[in-house]
Amino acid sequence: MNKHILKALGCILVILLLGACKSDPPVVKDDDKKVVTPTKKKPHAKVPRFNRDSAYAYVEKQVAFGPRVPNTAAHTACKNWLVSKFNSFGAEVIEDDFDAKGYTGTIYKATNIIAQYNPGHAKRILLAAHWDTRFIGDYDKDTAKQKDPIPGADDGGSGVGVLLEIARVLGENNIDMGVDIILFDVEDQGEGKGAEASWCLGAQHWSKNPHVPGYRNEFGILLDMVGSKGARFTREGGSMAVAPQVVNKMWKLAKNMGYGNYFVMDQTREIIDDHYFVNRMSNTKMIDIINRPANTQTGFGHYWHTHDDDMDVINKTTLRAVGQTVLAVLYRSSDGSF
Ligand code: AHN
Ligand code: ZN
Repeated sequence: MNKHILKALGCILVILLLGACKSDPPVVKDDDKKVVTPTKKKPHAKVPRFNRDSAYAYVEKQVAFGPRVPNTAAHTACKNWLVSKFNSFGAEVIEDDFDAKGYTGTIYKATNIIAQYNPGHAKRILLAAHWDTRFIGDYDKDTAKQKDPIPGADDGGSGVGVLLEIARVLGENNIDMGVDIILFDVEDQGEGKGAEASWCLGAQHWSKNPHVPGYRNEFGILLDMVGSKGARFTREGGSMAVAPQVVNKMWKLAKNMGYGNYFVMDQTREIIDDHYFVNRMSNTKMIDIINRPANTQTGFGHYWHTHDDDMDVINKTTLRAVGQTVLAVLYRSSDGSF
């Protein structure tokens, strides 16, 4: 073959290759096409991102006020800050002031803080935590410190921190549903091994006096001690008694999101917490996300009701596992896919 013919063949090859690049995509035959059925379902809502640094900062801020024991200056200062945060996140806020009598005879000047999103919407979910902290560290190893109030970073602070971050997200990402966030007061001033009714006075007050007459919702979720490293959220007996489907769906969702190490399927006995009274005294069915470690004396964290319940206990990854799961429950409920 002479070099002219070779050159010509080379040119043809280049042209063919270039042509192949520009050619139309293969025609799809009719019988290859997928059958697409038109769907009238509500489109899936995007689940916004929960910022764990933000939640952590909200816990830190509360702890910085000092113990949030009712009838103290720190309690009042923290209340004003909480209300201002909810307002800045676009919620409709109610401060429900009431007097509550503690088991010691003390009259507490107490306030439940209620932050409402889309107050006119008939379909609602309620989220709750307690914002007060315990007036004594009665489980502290150091007997000299058992009469002093505790920092309450996890017990009180963590649930509120997660709910504040959820409020911030709700303010920035419209949701087609109503959401109510209640911060109960005077949860933690009860008598150790004493009368059940000495606990959760704010939840008892709200159950008897809901912020809206005839108030209704789909269900409620209580967050209590949701911030410690390696927390174990079991399926708690009281929650399983009133709303087993909600618990099972939520725990399954958490597992699918990668949080199965936190949301475990083990079942534990019912505990006295805000949901206990809400479930008995109101028509809300409330579940409890609460840390139940497997191997402690009390059944709660080793730091529980001691002076060790400080920022060292708080873990950002745990805060996010809870906050991101609750956000998924909310936005999926709004489009009917929870
Ligand atoms: C019991 O003492 C069994 N429950 C109290 C509920 C509680 C206290 N949650 C946080 N602090
Ligand atoms: Zn407590």
